[in-house]
Amino acid sequence: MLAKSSGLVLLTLLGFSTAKDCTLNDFNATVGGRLQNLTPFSLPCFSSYNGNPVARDNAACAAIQENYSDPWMRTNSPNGYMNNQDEMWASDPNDQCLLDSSNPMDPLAFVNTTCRQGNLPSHYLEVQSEKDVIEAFKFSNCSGKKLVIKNSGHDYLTRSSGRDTLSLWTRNLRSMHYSADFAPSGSKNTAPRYKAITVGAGVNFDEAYELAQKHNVTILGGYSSTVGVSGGWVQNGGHSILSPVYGLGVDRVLEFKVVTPDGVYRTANEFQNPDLFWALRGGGGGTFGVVLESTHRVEPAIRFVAANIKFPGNSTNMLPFMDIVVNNTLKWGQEGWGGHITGNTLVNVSPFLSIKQAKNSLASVIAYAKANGGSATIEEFTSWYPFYEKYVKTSSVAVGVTRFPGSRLIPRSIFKTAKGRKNIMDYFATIQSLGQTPYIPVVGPVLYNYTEGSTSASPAWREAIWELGSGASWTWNATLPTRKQKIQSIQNMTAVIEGITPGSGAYSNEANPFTTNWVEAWWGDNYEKLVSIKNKYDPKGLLSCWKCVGWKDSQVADSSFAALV
Ligand SMILES: Cc1cc2nc3c(=O)[nH]c(=O)nc-3n(C[C@H](O)[C@H](O)[C@H](O)COP(=O)(O)OP(=O)(O)OC[C@H]3O[C@@H](n4cnc5c(N)ncnc54)[C@H](O)[C@@H]3O)c2cc1C
Ligand SMILES: *[C@@H]1O[C@H](CO)[C@@H](O)[C@H](O)[C@H]1NC(C)=O
Ligand SMILES: *[C@@H]1O[C@H](CO)[C@@H](O)[C@H](O)[C@H]1NC(C)=O
Ligand SMILES: *[C@@H]1O[C@H](CO)[C@@H](O)[C@H](O)[C@H]1NC(C)=O
Ligand SMILES: *[C@@H]1O[C@H](CO)[C@@H](O)[C@H](O)[C@H]1NC(C)=O
Ligand SMILES: *[C@@H]1O[C@H](CO)[C@@H](O)[C@H](O)[C@H]1NC(C)=O
Ligand SMILES: *[C@@H]1O[C@H](CO)[C@@H](O)[C@H](O)[C@H]1NC(C)=O
Ligand SMILES: *[C@@H]1O[C@H](CO)[C@@H](O)[C@H](O)[C@H]1NC(C)=O
Ligand SMILES: *[C@@H]1O[C@H](CO)[C@@H](O)[C@H](O)[C@H]1NC(C)=O
Ligand SMILES: *[C@@H]1O[C@H](CO)[C@@H](O)[C@H](O)[C@H]1NC(C)=O
Ligand SMILES: CC(=O)N[C@H]1CO[C@H](CO)[C@@H](O)[C@@H]1O
Repeated sequence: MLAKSSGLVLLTLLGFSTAKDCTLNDFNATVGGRLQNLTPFSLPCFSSYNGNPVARDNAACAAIQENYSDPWMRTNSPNGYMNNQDEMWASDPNDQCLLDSSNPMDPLAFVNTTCRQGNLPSHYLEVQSEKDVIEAFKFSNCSGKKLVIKNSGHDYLTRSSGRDTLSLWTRNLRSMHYSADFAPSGSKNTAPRYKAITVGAGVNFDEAYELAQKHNVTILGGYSSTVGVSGGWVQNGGHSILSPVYGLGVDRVLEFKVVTPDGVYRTANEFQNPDLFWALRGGGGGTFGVVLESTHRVEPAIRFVAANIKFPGNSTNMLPFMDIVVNNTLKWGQEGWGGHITGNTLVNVSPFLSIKQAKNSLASVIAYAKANGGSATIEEFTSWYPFYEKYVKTSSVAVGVTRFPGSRLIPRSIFKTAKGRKNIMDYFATIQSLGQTPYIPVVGPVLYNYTEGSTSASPAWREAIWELGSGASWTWNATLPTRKQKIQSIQNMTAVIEGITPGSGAYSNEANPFTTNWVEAWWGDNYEKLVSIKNKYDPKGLLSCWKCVGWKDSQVADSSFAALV
């Protein structure tokens, strides 16, 4: 009783009303009994949950073990996240519910071990319409229960989970529509119309690419089947290997339908709520509202060349390959190339070159790969979908692991001076000495005709040609000291890459989550305006996530990472 009434006093002090309809049971009734407890993804494999005995579910466990590293089962589950850091309480190796990702059958993980909730939400609601979201904001407003939004569960920064939160699960909002003459609502009759695809908030790229193919058009999207179109991808920037020519996700989105935390269902586009539209174009997911639908400008079917170059890499032949890459980067940028490069692979596409021109353009790397026992394929595609099937689907990375990216946006200017090129080569040498290989998304929108000020993503994107960095990962059973050491190492590597790219920024979706100057790196001069828009639509901070607009560094203390940084 005492605890309960002091809770009420606290809530009142915090400005929350203590009206009726503020319990989880009341909320559950409001949404027709659809509120669910959220239990960990791997719980069926355990015989103990939060220290209490539970019945192991052998059949359900077998399915989880079989699909442990596959994104599809996770993305379709309210409790499924790609990266273990979203699930675990990272500061306490005992507060998690994980299998051994190197061998999900390993009994060491689940026998004699209790499954704990970690950083997972306590409850979830499958969002079916805007009404659910409006009710959830009302409930959050009066109860103080924090909300998170979980779409595909790909976030590397724990922004779609959170201890004790109520998760709004959007994956089943699967509407899709193609329009040959889309006009943003509120625009004049004479305003331009666009070929566009409108998707519900749960639609992922696999589904959107298939719809686009059906209508013989191209939607830009990620190098992943299961990343969502409308959530963290587009709201944080959204890159594609076609971005060098056609821009980022934020450049192509035409309209959002969104419930803001003040409980209003709004249309945000150039003509209606333009401040909110601007904020949603790069200011971050989980911050300004719950998007229910987004509309994206599409291109006709695009003809392009694709180059697939690779060789068996070893300690002596990768740096010379990178030297050729570095020396050609500006030229390749002008030729429309985008893709991914590692120490011994290059898979790039360009819509501007013929096969013959592509072979000339890449002659030096093709020759190098062949001389090192490798191969080169240059082929033409007449649309995105067959490329997607051949290259993207087959390169799906294993998930169900703890992995932190640590990328930085690398501006074109670096490649213009011998000093800049040497700095990048030295960075590669350092990475190699750590036993890592470089990973370079070539996705900077170098040829895109950007309208100054139209998006709120880091201005550094507009100078960027590459994303580059060095990440970190730890095993399912890593000890606290190991975790600390990994984070220290990613911090060190971030300092190095920041040192050679002063004034640039980072793509928060794939940046070091522990970036110290995150405000500057992720939003630069756009930050203050983003904060004022945040305060306008979410004055009580009902939506809050790790290093999202409005977040305070002091909140580290309440986070899963508290003991690690
Ligand atoms: C395997 C893998 C491949 C990737 N490939 C690419 C790539 O090619 N290009 C690229 O740019 N990025 C890529 N990413 C990064 C990806 O864009 C981010 O992880 C992004 O946050 C995923 O957004 P989501 O909505 O799918 O995921 P979630 O984890 O479900 O959500 C991420 C964030 O978006 C918010 N959010 C989700 N839905 C909504 C909504 N409806 N309204 C408001 N906020 C919402 C959440 O609150 C959270 O903050 C990749 C990530 C992984 C793990
Ligand atoms: C919500 O109500 C339904 C129907 O009464 C019930 O089955 C369900 O367990 C409730 N959810 C929670 C989290 O209590
Ligand atoms: C679990 O505990 C029992 C009893 O202490 C022991 O016999 C068994 O070997 C343990 N199993 C594992 C996988 O640790
Ligand atoms: C939140 O609660 C306040 C009272 O504390 C009320 O004035 C406001 O309208 C509520 N907002 C929503 C979205 O329910
Ligand atoms: C698809 O679009 C391309 C480019 O606009 C066009 O050349 C082609 O004929 C179209 N194909 C079909 C089947 O409509
Ligand atoms: C790349 O350019 C540097 C000068 O900046 C030169 O020293 C080096 O030999 C070049 N590398 C290749 C492979 O052409
Ligand atoms: C790396 O591979 C190249 C080409 O196959 C070979 O010449 C070289 O000796 C190898 N280096 C090492 C250290 O294995
Ligand atoms: C950008 O604009 C210029 C000048 O209008 C034009 O020549 C060029 O083709 C445009 N680039 C792209 C990628 O659309
Ligand atoms: C972690 O698990 C691996 C098996 O994946 C095991 O070999 C190792 O001993 C475990 N380490 C610790 C610290 O328990
Ligand atoms: C990080 O850098 C500091 C200072 O240079 C160094 O003392 C430390 O060993 C480094 N830690 C790791 C894990 O690389
Ligand atoms: C639920 C789920 O996604 N199950 C899949 C697990 O993996 C097997 C084999 O790949 C699939 O057949 C199941 O559909």
